This record gives sequence, C-alpha cells and structure tokens, in this order.
Amino acid sequence: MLHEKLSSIYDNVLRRNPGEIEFHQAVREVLESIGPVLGKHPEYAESKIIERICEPERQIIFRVPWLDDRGEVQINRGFRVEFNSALGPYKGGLRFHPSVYLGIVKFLGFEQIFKNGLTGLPIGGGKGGSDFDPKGRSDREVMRFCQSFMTELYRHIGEYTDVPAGDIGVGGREVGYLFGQYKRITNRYESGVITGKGLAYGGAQVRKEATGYGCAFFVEEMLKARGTSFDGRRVVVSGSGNVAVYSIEKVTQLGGLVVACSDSSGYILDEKGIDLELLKQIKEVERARLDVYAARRGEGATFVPDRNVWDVPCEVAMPSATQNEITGKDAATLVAGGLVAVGEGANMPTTPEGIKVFLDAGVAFGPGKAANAGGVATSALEMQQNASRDSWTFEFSEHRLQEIMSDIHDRCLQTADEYGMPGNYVAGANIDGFRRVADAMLALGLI
Ligand code: NDP
Ligand code: 2IT
Repeated sequence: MLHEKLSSIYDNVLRRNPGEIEFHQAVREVLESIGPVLGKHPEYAESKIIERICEPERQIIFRVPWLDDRGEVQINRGFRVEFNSALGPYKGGLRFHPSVYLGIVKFLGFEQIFKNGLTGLPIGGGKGGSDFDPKGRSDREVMRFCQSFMTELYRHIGEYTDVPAGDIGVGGREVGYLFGQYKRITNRYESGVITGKGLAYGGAQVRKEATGYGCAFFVEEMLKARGTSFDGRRVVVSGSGNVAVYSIEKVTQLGGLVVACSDSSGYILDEKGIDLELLKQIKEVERARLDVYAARRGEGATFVPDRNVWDVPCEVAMPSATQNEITGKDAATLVAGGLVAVGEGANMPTTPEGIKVFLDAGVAFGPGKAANAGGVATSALEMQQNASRDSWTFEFSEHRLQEIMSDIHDRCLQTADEYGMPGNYVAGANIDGFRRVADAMLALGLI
C-alpha cells in the first residue's frame, strides 16, 4: 500500500510514462519502501526529491544503422538513459536484446541509482542498450554493430560524465569493440570511459566474475546471519550467462551443490553438480545452447527443453537471467520445496507477487539492488585503477569485493531494523540507497 503523497507521485509516473510497465514496477517497489522515511525527513518531500528522482536527467534515443554479412542494411534503436548524477558520473551497463525498449532501459536505470548508492562508491545511475539481437550473428556483424552504436554514443559519455559497461548480450567481446571505436573517434586512450574491459587493455581483475561472486557472497552473509551456511545445500541458478556462471563457481567453492541452470531454450538438471569447465566451454567459448551440455556430460545430466527451471526444488535460488522470471506461483512452488534463501543475481527477476510470497514465508530474500551490486561495485574499482594507472591482484580485488558485499548486507539489515522491519532486505536496500541519493541531491540544490 502506498502512502497518500506517494500514491499521487506514482499516478503521475504512470501518466507521464505510458506503457513502460517495467519502469512502473521498479518505481512502485521503491515507493512502497520509502513511506516511513518521509515521516522522518519532511525535507525530502518539501524539495520534491522523489518526483525529481523519477524523472531521468537525460534520455537519448538514436538510430543504429549497420551492414550484415550479406551486405544488407540493418537498423536498430539505441538508448542511453542518464538517470541521476548526484553521487557521481552516470554508471550502468548496456543491454543488447530484442526485448529492449525505453521502458526496460528506464527500469534498469532507475534501479541502478539506488544500487549504486548502496555500494557507497561515487557512482550515479544510468543504463543503455539496443534491441539488437546478437544471437546467431557473426563476430564481424557484432563488431560492425558495436562500432555504429558507439559512433553515436561516444558524444554522450566520458570518464567524468557517463561510464557504460556490460549487461545481457554485452560481455568482454562487445566492450572491446565499443572501447576500440571510442578510442578511435576521440583519439584518447580514456580507459575509465567504460568498464568490463579485457585484462589486456585496462580491464580489472575480478570484474568478469564480480556479479556472480558478489551474489554468492551476499547469500552467504544472509545464511550466516541465520546461523547457517551454503555447506551441502542444493542450489538452482537460472540463466547460464556471465552472472550465472560465476555464481555457480563461487557457490561451489563455498560448499553448495548447484544442480540446475537454464537458458531461453530450457534447463539442465545435473544431480552430481554442474560441471563448470564444460559449461564455460559451451557458453563462453562456443556460444552454444544448453542441450549440448547434457549431450557431452553424458549420464546423470538431462536437458529439459522449454520448461521452467523454477520447477526444480532447491534450498537456495539464484535467479540470474532476466526480469520477472519468478512469478507468485513459482515462488509458492519453491517455498513448498524447502526454499531457505534467494539471491537475485538478475535485475528485478521476482515479480511483486513472488516477493510477497518469499517475505511472508520468512525466506531470506536478497533483492537485486543489494545482491547483484558486486558487478557495478567492481566496475567502480576498475575506474579507480584506471584513474591511478594501477592494477590490483586477483586476491586483493576479490577481498575488496567480499568486504563491499558484507558491508551492503549489514547496512540493509541495520536500516531494516531502524525502520522496524527486521530481516527485510528489500526495505533495507531501498531505504539506504534512497537516503544516500536524496541527501546528495538536497546538498546540490535544485538541479
Ligand atoms: P548474459 O547475456 O551473459 O546472460 C543472460 C542469460 O540469461 C543467458 O543464459 C540467457 O539465455 C538468459 N536470458 C536472458 N534473457 C532471457 C529471457 N528473456 N528469457 C529466458 N532467458 C533469458 O547476461 P548477464 O549474465 O550479464 O545478465 C543476467 C542478469 O543479470 C540480467 O538481469 C542483468 O541485468 C543482471 N546483471 C548483470 C550484471 C553484469 O555485470 N553483467 C550486473 C548486475 C546485474 P539465452 O542466451 O538463451 O538468451
Ligand atoms: O546491472 C548492473 O549493475 C550491471 N549490468 C553492471 C553495471 C556496471 O556498470 O558495471
């Protein structure tokens, strides 16, 4: 339920942003958490901080023309939403997926503001992407697309302005092509303009692993707070991309047994535990589908086409594919199957109905803004290393990531306690992230 003042703000968001349902959902979730903050801080309402936060500082939409391998002209749409720069340069990834439209980019950019605030690092919030579908495209096509995309984007970004990175469909290969084109157009080796770079040209140790590792560390903290651990626990991870693969790696190192993961064609069930080297070979090297995993792994592993991975019972669920993948019904099935904890590796993977089911059942629920913040936090560490022309070791970087995740965890719990909602990480993350951004905005005047 929304407090009266917030309800009218939400109605205005609906009216001003028609049809952008994912953006509406992301705004509503934050507004539902921050009612009690307004009681304590009338200055936020007086200066219309919330109304200002809901309106992006700048939204850029552009044409991306490119030539496919047959010599045919292709046209895509590019986006960059520069949402909030109160805490630092706009910071957030680029998503290349056919489902991308303004509503998706705005939901992701909006979430990014609070997530980045929660890390305590000097980064504002932004997000971008395109409806380009990299699936089935050759390396050269992906390169030509990235070059065309950057030929427009370059004028809007910069180390002190706006710093993109990867997200769905944008990994090391794409970041390389994007940075190469930026460098060529500007004639500047401005390493800090994009993060997720390869280690050969200014990238940082642990950035590739950071979102998945960070999510596993966050879940470990939640389990620890309840006096338990990953040890011997049955875990299901959705997706099999960057976040999923490195969640599986760290969960396995922490003693959990990951028995299933998925892609958009179905899921694999491997009761002995996912063979990570095989999964990396198929997903990162060959860019193949998951049926190939089952065929090569042999006995014990099965590929289940076109079915929902959330049918697989587990004690820990780590949704790491996309938004709204866990419905209220999926959540109820998971709870009935003995679920103890959820770590959202993806952004907004659980529907509002699903979140309610988890919270009502007393499941330890780590929302994406907190649980997946390790990726962007390590991007901020990459910017720090680029600015000082330094590079840290893997061990040191992983240790920093672990400390950051543990701090975020504790801050969520303390904030939830402060507002009388013990154990509610959703409230803790939204309130802490919001307060940090709101205080900076107040200090900066009406801008
Ligand atoms: P990848 O592109 O590396 O992997 C995405 C995975 O999710 C693939 O297995 C993909 O399957 C699956 N997937 C994507 N969209 C859908 C869909 N609509 N239906 C079913 N499956 C889908 O992306 P990432 O691992 O980087 O991102 C995964 C999630 O994590 C996203 O929500 C992203 O926003 C979030 N995230 C990413 C961070 C990062 O640092 N990369 C940081 C924080 C959050 P298929 O290949 O078949 O499409
Ligand atoms: O959703 C996210 O936090 C990301 N995709 C990572 C953003 C970043 O700038 O590293």
